[in-house]
Amino acid sequence: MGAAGTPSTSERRFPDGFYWGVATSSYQIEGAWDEDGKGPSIWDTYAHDPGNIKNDDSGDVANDHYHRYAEDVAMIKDVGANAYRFSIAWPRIFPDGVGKPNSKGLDFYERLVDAMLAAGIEPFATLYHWDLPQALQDRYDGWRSKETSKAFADYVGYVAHQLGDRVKHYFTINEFRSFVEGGYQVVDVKVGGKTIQLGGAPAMRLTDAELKQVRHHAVLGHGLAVEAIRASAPSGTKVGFAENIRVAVPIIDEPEHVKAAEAATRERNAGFMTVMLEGHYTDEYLAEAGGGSPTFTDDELKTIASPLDFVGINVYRPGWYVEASDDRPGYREIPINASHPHMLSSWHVLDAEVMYWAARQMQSIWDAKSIFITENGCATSDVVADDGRIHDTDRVMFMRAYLGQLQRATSEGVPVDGYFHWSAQDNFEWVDGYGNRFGLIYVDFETLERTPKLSAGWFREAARRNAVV
Ligand code: GBH
Repeated sequence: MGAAGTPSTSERRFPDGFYWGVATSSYQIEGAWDEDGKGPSIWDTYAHDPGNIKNDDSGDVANDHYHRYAEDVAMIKDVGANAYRFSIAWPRIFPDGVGKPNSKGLDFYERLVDAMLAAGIEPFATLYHWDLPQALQDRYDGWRSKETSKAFADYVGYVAHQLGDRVKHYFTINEFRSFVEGGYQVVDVKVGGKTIQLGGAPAMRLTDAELKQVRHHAVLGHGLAVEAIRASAPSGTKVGFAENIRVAVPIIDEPEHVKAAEAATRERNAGFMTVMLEGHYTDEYLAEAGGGSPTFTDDELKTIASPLDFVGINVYRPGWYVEASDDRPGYREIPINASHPHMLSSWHVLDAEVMYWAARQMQSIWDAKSIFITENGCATSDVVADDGRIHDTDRVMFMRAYLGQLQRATSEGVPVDGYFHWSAQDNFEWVDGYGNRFGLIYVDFETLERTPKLSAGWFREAARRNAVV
């Protein structure tokens, strides 16, 4: 508002109809890991193996969202969100990965979706946020086999058929890159004389060539799932993916560097984003020294690139800085300086401009017509102050800066239709357990009491005004 209480001309508004959302995932908040007929997932197995997760935390209880979902939906409404991105746990629906569905598992998501709709919150369902049924790991080595891609499509078709009258937006798979690279090629790093294992479930150690085949099965699973949704959900149902694209940020905003950054982003996402949006692997990707080529057919490539209704990207940090180069391939990567500021997590290099370039490149490289920011957020060192409040000023700074860059993109005509903040509430963070707090809502993991943080108030006001505030 301007000084006189009228909207100021400099108000940084988003387009009408913009979705203001918050996001979570099943394993990270639900708990109830073996209730109502749910089968174990690879994350249950991984977390139950001592030493894998900090403090040997697990998602067994997590936020107990499975039982407290009604309170949680009310709080999502209260932070002003009009959309909620949640994920469905495959082993709740198919405890054995395939075969006979477990109706009690589906019932939970029906109750959850009904609560959202009653509160005026649009449900956006993610169908895979890494909690693969353990049975498919045991039977097929998970995504090493095409059988898992096919089983995924069967599960997705069933869910879309059952929920299709109420859930109109689906994301197939969350962060291909994270679960493939992190799960199938764990690496050991030495920290102060101790060896720690970096990665997550199912903690396999594949060669580069084997990894390429896993990537292929993951994007194939996505494509088959898109086809399954088209076949079994009502027409008008919309589907896309939610990928953590790695974004090359031009070091100077001038055409030659902007073009160089686009080339770098396209090449460095060849195994995921590029093949899903273009329907072929780049020559460079196939020729990579020592990496081998995935085995694939032309039909599979067609499936992988099934037309989508929107693209979803998780945006946290710049991938690289890039400048134009006269040498092949036409760009040069600039390493991120050791003193570059970061958020609480050391991986979380801070540069809000990545939000602008990520959205803009989806349009300039791939001509995307509808873009969702499926995740953006940060961990901060939140504590409850004496006055009972949580003063997460750094999260407010982070959101204002990143949303400011997103608004810059929409004001230039980049078609971004919504933003989901990661996360609705503090939750179980993969590998780090309950130490890393990403929520707009604080969770006391002793009592499971929820308290909105300062940032929740910022989000509510931004959503109400549909603008950066
Ligand atoms: C997302 O991952 C996940 O979708 C979500 O479940 C998670 O809770 C959230 O973000 C916060 O972590 O290779 O240097 O980047 C974000 C991307 C990718 C961040 C793997 C941590 C490991 C270190 N993650 N990354 S680095």
